[in-house]
Amino acid sequence: MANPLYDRLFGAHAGRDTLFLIEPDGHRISHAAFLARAARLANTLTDLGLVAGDRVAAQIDKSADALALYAACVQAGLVFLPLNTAYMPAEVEYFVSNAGARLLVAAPTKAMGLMAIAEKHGARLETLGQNQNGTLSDYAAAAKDTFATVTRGADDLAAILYTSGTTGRSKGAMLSQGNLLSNAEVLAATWHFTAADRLLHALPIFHTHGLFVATNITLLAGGSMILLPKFDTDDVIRWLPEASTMMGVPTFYTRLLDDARFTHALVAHMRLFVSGSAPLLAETHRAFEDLTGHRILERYGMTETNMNTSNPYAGERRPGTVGPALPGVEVKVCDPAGKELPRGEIGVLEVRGPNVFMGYWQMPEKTAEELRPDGFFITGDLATQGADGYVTIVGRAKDLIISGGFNIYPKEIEEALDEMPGVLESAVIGVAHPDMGEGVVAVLAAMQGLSPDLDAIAAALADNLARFKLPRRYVVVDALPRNTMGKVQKAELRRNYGDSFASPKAP
Ligand code: MLC
Ligand code: AMP
Repeated sequence: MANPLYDRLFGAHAGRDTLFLIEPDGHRISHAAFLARAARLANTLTDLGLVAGDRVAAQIDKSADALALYAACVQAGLVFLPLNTAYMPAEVEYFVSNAGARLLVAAPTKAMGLMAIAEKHGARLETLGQNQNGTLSDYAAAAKDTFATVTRGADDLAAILYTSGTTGRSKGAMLSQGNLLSNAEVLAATWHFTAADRLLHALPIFHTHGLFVATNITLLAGGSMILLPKFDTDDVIRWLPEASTMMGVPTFYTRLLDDARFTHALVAHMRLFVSGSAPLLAETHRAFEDLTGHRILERYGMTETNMNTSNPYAGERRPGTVGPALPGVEVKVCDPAGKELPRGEIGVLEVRGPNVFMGYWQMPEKTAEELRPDGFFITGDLATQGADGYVTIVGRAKDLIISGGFNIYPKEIEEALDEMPGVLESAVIGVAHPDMGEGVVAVLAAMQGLSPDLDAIAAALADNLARFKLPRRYVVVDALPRNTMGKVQKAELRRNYGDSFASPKAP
């Protein structure tokens, strides 16, 4: 095959007038029309001088054209590097420079703020808006709507997704064509996706969940998607009657359950609801089934590995578990040395399979820390596995907060806080949040005789960090609790401040 990922996801639909996308205003785009848009963009990208293997960073709003840019990169052999739209310019700068991006595609409204960054790092800056506007769209309008697909192999790099580290800077997870395609194939088969499916797509498309799980599977099956710009309860309730499947983070499901318009009748026709990216509480699973009769199918994955385990489509979807390993994927619960523990014991989950990434972009030492020579990836998630293979995620060995499905690395926030006037040191923790699953609390130890100005600190943090990372609560203490080794006792802090967001309307 010339370009396996393009050929299977996109090229297979050449000439088909079948429906691919429904936009929020009801506008419909066929597979063939979508491929023509992608080809125009692929011509544009190569006309700009980009060649196979070049990195294309994109911080753009969700739209049909944003997906077409992804398709264009695959078709032209370029490496797609999607970025969270919430990132501030200082955060974007790191990704552009670390990846050596040759092109940065920005939303038209954000271009001004990114111009200096692109220039500094030798990247070209172009724009792409949600309504076929922006410089790339302008060039594409004049480009040919066919493109000679660039030859690529299963081991060639298709995308880099940055994932923050518990220490140091973010790492670019290198995903090959084979990583993405093998996972899409397994998931489409496991979840019985067909051309008849219409997925209600309310996830962001800069992460594995919205881009590779939801979109790749739909493309592979030849189905269609209702492409909403973001999760908005009103819009989702309005569009559910048109859909057959939906994928979401647990916050989607708790928000729907909280709305009186979300009823059994509204979703009686639905085929499947999938949850992932963060733990779905067993009580949410049960409440959802009680109300709708649907058993949410929970699966587990990560940026580096795509999806690893899934509750079965036909068998028991067990609340509080993420199901057994997907076909072709091996999972084992291990001690820190990588020795498999007896079933039922808690350890770190390790995974191996065609889904597991190629390593971190230009960080061989980080790759070696997490990817064992025999191919097992150390996830950093604490889990148990039952005799029947079902995996339960019980916690995290890594210091990570997952808020509404976005990962927040405490270290990054602590480093910023430690620089603030009056702050001696800090500890950032995640505690239960009724809407986001976990919410961010910053515990500050003040310098002797000083009391940190919390408003000024919050404002200073907001200059450089995406808003979803910002602490929603601050606590000032005399000293952080430490064990005899001098290590900060985050478990104790989580116990002490665990009810910080206990009120139902916590912001
Ligand atoms: C938005 N905000 C968040 C937030 N999302 N704060 C904490 N955590 C989040 N996840 C903040 C904004 O900064 C803003 O703050 C305020 O909330 C309102 O912003 P909004 O855009 O209106 O928020 P909302 O639409 O309510 O978004 C919440 C959400 C969204 C849960 C719908 O975050 C979302 O779609 N999450 C999905 C993430 C996802 O796809 N993860 C997959 C990762 S892949 P302020 O201060 O400005 O008011 C992965 C692998 C796998 O993990 O297994 O899938
Ligand atoms: P990311 O690095 O953004 O891909 O996030 C991956 C992390 O999300 C995993 O390592 C888990 O900690 C978490 N995660 C994903 N799916 C689930 C799930 N179903 N249950 C619990 N945690 C999950």
